Amino acid sequence: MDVLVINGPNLNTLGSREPEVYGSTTLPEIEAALIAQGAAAGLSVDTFQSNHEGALIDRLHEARADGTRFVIINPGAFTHTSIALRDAFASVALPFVEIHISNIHAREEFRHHSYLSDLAVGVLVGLGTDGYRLAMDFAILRLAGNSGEQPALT
Ligand code: CA2
Repeated sequence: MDVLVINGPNLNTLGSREPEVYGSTTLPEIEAALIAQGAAAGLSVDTFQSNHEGALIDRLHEARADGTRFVIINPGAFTHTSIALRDAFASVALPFVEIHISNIHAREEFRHHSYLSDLAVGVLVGLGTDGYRLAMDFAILRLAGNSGEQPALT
């Protein structure tokens, strides 16, 4: 797999509740669009969702061995709680983008901190489910040999 897309707890219910916060697109729709987007760029994409912290960590460990080159993750609420998930990212040393559908900085204080962000290549927050597509755009640029970095503005 070139790109692994991971979604954490409760994101399997996307599209069914709180559409004002999370939109009305379902996770299977998002995953299908990302697989098609990757395929159009010649990349293979795998998707994984779990409500269980250990399962997310196990999948990440597998990624180290299965040829995964880039990870896109919405860790859900584990963003704000999971030192174990942070340690897993540190140990597999795969580049990743962290994405949040909502703007976690405009919400409750406890959502402002992420245990992952400082390890991430970058973070996309508050762009709705479009954030997934934008993260995949970046992964495609990155895997095509372009770092995705823009030239400095002068
Ligand atoms: O904004 C995001 O993407 C979040 O990662 C979503 C998590 C939340 O705990 C983070 O702070 C921010 C929650 C996912 C809950 O998913 C739902 C899906 C449908 C309806 C309600 C919740």
